This record gives sequence, C-alpha cells and structure tokens, in this order.
Amino acid sequence: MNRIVTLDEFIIRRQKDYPLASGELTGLLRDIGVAAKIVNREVNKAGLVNILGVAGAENATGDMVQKLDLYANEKLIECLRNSGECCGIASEEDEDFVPIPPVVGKPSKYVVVFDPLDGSSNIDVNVSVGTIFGIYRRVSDVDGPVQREDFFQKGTELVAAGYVLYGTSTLLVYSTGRGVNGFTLDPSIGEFCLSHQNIQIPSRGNYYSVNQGYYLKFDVEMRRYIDHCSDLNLRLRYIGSMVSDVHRMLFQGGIFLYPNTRKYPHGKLRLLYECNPLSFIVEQAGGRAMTCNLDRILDISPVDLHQRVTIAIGSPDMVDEMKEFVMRYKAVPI
Ligand code: P6P
Repeated sequence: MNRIVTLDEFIIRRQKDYPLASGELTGLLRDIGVAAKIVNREVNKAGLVNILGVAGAENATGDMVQKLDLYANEKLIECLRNSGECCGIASEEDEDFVPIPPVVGKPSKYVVVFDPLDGSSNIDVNVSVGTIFGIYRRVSDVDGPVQREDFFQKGTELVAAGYVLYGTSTLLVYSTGRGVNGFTLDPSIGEFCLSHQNIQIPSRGNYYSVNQGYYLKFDVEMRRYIDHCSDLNLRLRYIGSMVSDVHRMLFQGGIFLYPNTRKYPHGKLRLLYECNPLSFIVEQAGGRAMTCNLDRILDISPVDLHQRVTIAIGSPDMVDEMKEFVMRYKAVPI
C-alpha cells in the first residue's frame, strides 16, 4: 500500500525543485488548501442551507444564511489576507481588485485571481461545482500598493494555477509549471492526499462538451465542427460548470467549447479567473486551449478584470481538428 502524501508535504517537497524558492508560494498554496477545506465543509451542507432558509434569511442559530459563492469568496479572501503572502486579489465576486495590506509589515510578492464557486447555480440541484485559482508574481514595486497591472498579466506568466472540485469527492488539482497533480480530501484526517500524480490528458476522447441549446446561435464553423463531433458518434457531456467539464476531460479526454453567441459576442467565460487558470492546467497536462478565433488563451494580454473570451480547450488532437474546421469554414478568413 502506498504511503499517504499530503498536499502540504508534496508542496514542501516540491519547493526543493525551486532553488530560489523562499517559501512564500509554498505558504500561499497551503493557505488555498485550507480555504478549500472550509468551503468544502459548507458546500457539503448546501442542502441544509435550503432547509434552514435561503440566502439573506436568518438560520436556526440566528446566523445570516449566505449564498455559497459569497461565502466561498469571503473565506478565500480571509485565508489569503491572513497568509501574509498575497498583496492583492481579483475575484469574480468583486467588481474591482482587492488590495491586501501587508501582515506585520512584511511585503508580499504574489497576487491571486479566483472564481470562488464556479457553476454555483448547480448547488441547488446537488451538481458538482468548483473553485478556480491562479497565482501571479506581482510586477509593481513590492514596497508599494498592489496595482492593476499586477492582474493584467498573460496566462503564460502564471506561477501556479489550479482548481478544487466539490463533487462525489473533493479534489484539489494544481500545477506550478512542472506537471499537474491531484489531491483527494480524506475527511477522516482533514487532509488533501496525493491521488492523481502527473496527470496527462488523452490525445483525444469520446466526449465533446458544449451547450447544444445555443447551436443555432453559433457561427457556421462552430456548427460544422459540432456536426463533425456528432458524425463521429462522440457523446455530449455538459455539466454547466466549466471546472467540472474540464476536470472530466483531463482524465477521459475530449473538448470543451464556449463559442461566441449573440448574447455573448466575445464569449461568456472569464479570461482571468476561469479560462487562464484552466488553460494553464490543461496545457501542463499536454492539452491545448485557444479562443474560437484560434488565439492561444495564455497569450492574451488582459485589458479588463472581468474580460470574457471564447474558448476551445481539451485534448490536443481534438482542438487541432476544431482549428482545421475554423480555418476551412470561417466566413471571414482569419
Ligand atoms: P451556460 C457557470 O455559470 C459558467 O460560468 C461555467 O462554469 C459554465 O461552463 C458556463 O457558465 C455555463 O453557461 O450559458 O451554458 O449556462
């Protein structure tokens, strides 16, 4: 039987891979792990929340019942604020970035972007949701306040990215640019334990993932590619939570698409805290991630905290095939 390797032990052991590492990133990753355990505890009680009352009402103990995504947002900010390793946060739940003052005067080198609870509409029907995060080294003066440009960095500048999936089990998957590893929460000891080492995405899979309901709203090249997936008898899987769909693809292969529609002419999904971190993970696992205009997601220079992009992400052979369809059928050649 293999020895249990906890997330903390793995992170600390991997720190030795970075001779210049001084422990801040290690501390930050561990703090995100703590926040994930706290969020997991509440997500697992979500059904009770509905019994005890909806967000904004008082529950049996007189506490204010919160929407779980706001709760997750608060807990993540609280953990990162106390970590002393993060000088700023950009969250899906906050209009602007949130400066984090130094703890005991010690300046910190990193900023964190996250979607605290991606797919939160699934909570009410007990379908998996997740937290997505990315970590950048700040580019502004370390002795000054965090600046907007600290968050407007390309995905290629990520020093770490990952997600926590609150599903049939709770899994934390992350990468610091040297491969992708997964850790399953063992509730009996309250630790994330190494369960999926060096994850590699299959070169292709039997699933494609897109909201078929928008088919007639997609551009012709996307419809032709989706027709091709159907002609290949691929199976459609779409959970309505990007992190869950991408997680399935990491293990079973496939492609996830969110093209532009009339409602979302630039795509629906957010670059900073959904597409970049997940693209970083998928590329580290050997996959591809590009916009439906064939731009590599990680090469996009952000211009807004909540910028939306189109995305085609997943198995390399399938994303390459989608690219061929775009080149062949796009009405206005790229
Ligand atoms: P639609 C969840 O709200 C989310 O941001 C992603 O997690 C998910 O893939 C997508 O939106 C679902 O959007 O338009 O298909 O309901």
